[in-house]
Amino acid sequence: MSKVGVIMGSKSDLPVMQDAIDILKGFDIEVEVDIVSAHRTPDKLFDYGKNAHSRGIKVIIAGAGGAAHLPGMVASLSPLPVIGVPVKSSNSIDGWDSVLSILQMPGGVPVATVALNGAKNAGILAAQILGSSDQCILDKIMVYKEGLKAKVMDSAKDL
Ligand code: RP5
Repeated sequence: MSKVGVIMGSKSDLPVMQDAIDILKGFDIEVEVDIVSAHRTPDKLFDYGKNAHSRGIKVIIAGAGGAAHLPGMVASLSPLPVIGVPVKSSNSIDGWDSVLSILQMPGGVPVATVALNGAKNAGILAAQILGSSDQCILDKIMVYKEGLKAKVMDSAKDL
């Protein structure tokens, strides 16, 4: 079974990153969650980036705040697609530091960056990546999208 790896720089990122975990579990996708700090556990980061693909992980979602090196560093070490979640953490200057350090990767090492605190979209994007080669996941994404549409149509009825 395909797995998504969700990592974050600190446990303090979990309230944001939980949205990715929840939406993936809603699609019945297996999630492996860990805390890996680029600054405080560089050896663990190295080990994670080098070995995630051999554990069956197909996509990595990495969230961090402030000077957020985790997504870019894991992307430099892993052959897997990496989705970056900028987190508006307590040490962040309004979130911009985290957004820019995750978004502005140099050519050659992509990190697909979602919105500030946009972990839910990171989870959906990871599911869509898996769904491009897994019909069962693709079907669930189509149902999810129908649900989004139905919600808007229903809300328009109440006007
Ligand atoms: C980053 O620093 C983490 O990703 C977190 O967003 C931020 C603050 O970490 P803590 O001081 O709460 O552990 O590395």
